[in-house]
Amino acid sequence: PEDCPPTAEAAVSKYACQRRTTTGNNNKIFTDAFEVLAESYQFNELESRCLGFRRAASVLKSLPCAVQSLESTHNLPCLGEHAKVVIEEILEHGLSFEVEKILSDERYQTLKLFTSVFGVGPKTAEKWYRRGLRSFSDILADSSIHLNQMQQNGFLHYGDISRAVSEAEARALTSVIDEAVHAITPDAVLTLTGGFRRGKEFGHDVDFIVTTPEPGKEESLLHNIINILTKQGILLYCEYQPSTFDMSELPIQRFEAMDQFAKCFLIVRLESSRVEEGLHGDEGDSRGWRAVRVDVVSPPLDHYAFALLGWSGSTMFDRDLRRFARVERRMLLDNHCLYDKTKKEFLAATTEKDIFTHLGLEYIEPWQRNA
Ligand code: DCP
Ligand code: MG
Repeated sequence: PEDCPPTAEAAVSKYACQRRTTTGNNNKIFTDAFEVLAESYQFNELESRCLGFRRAASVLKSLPCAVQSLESTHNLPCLGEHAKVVIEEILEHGLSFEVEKILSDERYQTLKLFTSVFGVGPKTAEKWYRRGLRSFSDILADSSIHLNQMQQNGFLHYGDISRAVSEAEARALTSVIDEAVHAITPDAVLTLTGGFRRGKEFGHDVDFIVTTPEPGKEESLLHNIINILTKQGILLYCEYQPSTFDMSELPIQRFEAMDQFAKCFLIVRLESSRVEEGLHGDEGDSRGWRAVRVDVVSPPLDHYAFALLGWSGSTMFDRDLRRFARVERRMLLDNHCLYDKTKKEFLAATTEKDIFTHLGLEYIEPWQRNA
């Protein structure tokens, strides 16, 4: 690939929501290294350094060509001195010694292993590490450790859910959920969201948004879906979170937190016979099924566009949409709504395009949001 001409780089925005980032990452060798550094900082609770490397990775992902010299990164935003040292090391040696050191570090390896379990976050992983636990068998053999339902199921289905979900599997699951939804209400709307909506070939789970034009029915819709999957005998695990959404709350109380719509975190049994190209990996195929992590969120129809934009990601794209809204437009954006602080009013939207228009941003297609 050609080296990036400096003139093109001058146009790169510091906001991910003003960049078009497809799944074709030309700078994987650098962004993989940055992501290791970011994760390591996260494990050490150095959040701003973590974010710095995530931003740096996001900028390189948007470039139309591979970085081949340090000079060509000159006009790029979000690349600090440290990131440049790493780039230089990789350009010269093909790898970063700092990153290699992290990858072979016992603490990093252990926290990475523990957080790969569904229901185990960095805090729990750290607690277990400090107790001297280093492997899954250490955890399962320690009688003083209480695993919650989610973690128990995380261990139970670990082999399956730690394996990537393919696009064919995501399509098969879409038809499974779609059949359930339409058995309940023919006018319900189901959308595949998350990484698969952005055109990713593989994901760690499958994300859906479902809603219905009948006001107030979206929550019972989710209950009904859960009941149908249970009757079919394919619901292996379900954590249901009821809606806590209240439009009368001041907008400021809602921003930053996770959204308040009714949602469920599931583990679903996917039959091989439903997947056109077979199951991803051979293990599942010989058994005839595999377990898949599925998330379903159910917002009321008038908040659907905001929820869709939030759940489509990427995380960095969303983060920068909110930051852009706040800093450049004096507006507050989250998964529920958009609030104009100057006009002191909520701005309605029925499509994602409406939201971009309110923000005065060019529309970015879902497959260009892999920031
Ligand atoms: N999201 C959210 N609120 C949550 C969980 C997720 O707004 N409680 C958003 C952030 C993500 C998107 O939804 O951009 C989907 O979350 P995932 O963790 O599934 O991320 P992806 O689908 O982008 O990646 P993967 O391929 O790993 O599933
Ligand atoms: Mg996902």
